Amino acid sequence: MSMQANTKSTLDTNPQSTVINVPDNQKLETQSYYQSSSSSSALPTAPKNPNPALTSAAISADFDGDGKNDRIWRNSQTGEVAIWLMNGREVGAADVIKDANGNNITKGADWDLKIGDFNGDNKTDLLWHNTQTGENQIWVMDGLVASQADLQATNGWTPLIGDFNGDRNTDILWRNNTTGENALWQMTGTQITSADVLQTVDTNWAATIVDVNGDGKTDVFWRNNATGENAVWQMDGTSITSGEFLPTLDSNWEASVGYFNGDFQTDILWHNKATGETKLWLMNGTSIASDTPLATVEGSKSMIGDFNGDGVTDVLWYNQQTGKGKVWVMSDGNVVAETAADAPTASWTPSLGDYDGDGKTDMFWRDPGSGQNAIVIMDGTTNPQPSLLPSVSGEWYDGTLPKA
Ligand SMILES: [Ca+2]
Ligand SMILES: [Ca+2]
Ligand SMILES: [Ca+2]
Ligand SMILES: [Ca+2]
Repeated sequence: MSMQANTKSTLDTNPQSTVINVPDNQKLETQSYYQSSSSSSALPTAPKNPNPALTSAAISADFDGDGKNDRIWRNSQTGEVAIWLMNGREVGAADVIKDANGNNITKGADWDLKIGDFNGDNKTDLLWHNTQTGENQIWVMDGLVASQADLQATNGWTPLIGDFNGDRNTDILWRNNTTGENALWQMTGTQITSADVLQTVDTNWAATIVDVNGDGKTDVFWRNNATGENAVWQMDGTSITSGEFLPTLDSNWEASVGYFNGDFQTDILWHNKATGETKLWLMNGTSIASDTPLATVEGSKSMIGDFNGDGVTDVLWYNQQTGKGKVWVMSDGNVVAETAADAPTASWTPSLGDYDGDGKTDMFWRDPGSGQNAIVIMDGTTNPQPSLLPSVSGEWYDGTLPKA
């Protein structure tokens, strides 16, 4: 299998075929980071991050299993799907995804994409669900090459990814958005080993897959977007071993989940989108161990990562209107450091991953208008200058996000 970049590809890292011509005065002033980066190709020696939510290939894309998060792109015009295998400040290899025979394979806009790791080999795989026809397909990935497997169709159902029996093979929780029915496929590779109907939960409730008690088996956090009620199902395979309500918070409050004191019991960070108030529920399984207000953050969305690599979840707050961002480094449920993380202009959008594999979350920035991309390799609260990556034209969008 060749991992070489294909010089004909639109997403190739060859600047002649990919970089959109941008006047020099619009380029980031630190382009030298990108130009000089080829001299620093040594593998990182730092230990892997202990936070399983950040290092799992089922959750954070890593198509070649090298511990460095990768980027997936979809083309809204051609249906092509492409990958950048990342190597810190460089794109290590880049191409459109092909099958084992070297043929391009495509998926049009009707296909919703979710990532998982169906065969437990620590290489991210893709689950495709056609929102019009209900067709399903898995692409088991090895770097830039996919092996395709069709699953039975599920019309009217939406997939959620988890590992409910803890065997490190991704399973699929299906939610029917009309009837509120739920069903679980336990999977081994691309084989459906069991298909079970679970309790129905009315459609005002939205499901988030988390591992509440750190036993390696994912559970479900439920939030009712109409009433503000919250509840948790602890799961063991297809069994709901406990179902408990948590306190109600009105629907202005938005939840992010992470391990904010490092005990690998899922905690909940709340942000009130109307008032900017924040508060943190440190959880012990389904019990709230503490309920602590944190600083007010207005007009921003939260994204989670671990910027200093200690296994405790940190937060990036980003205001898409102003382009202003800030990082909260968390320890033991408190904000212990804060640093600015502003975009060059407000047209840039951040996403997070560990692109150099040092266990510390980095920032990937994209300006879809100009097609420019940049990366910031983070080390705790130091905020280095961004390094430019090759530009990618605007019909390509982040495959892990809905089309803008
Ligand atoms: Ca990788
Ligand atoms: Ca895999
Ligand atoms: Ca499983
Ligand atoms: Ca990193």
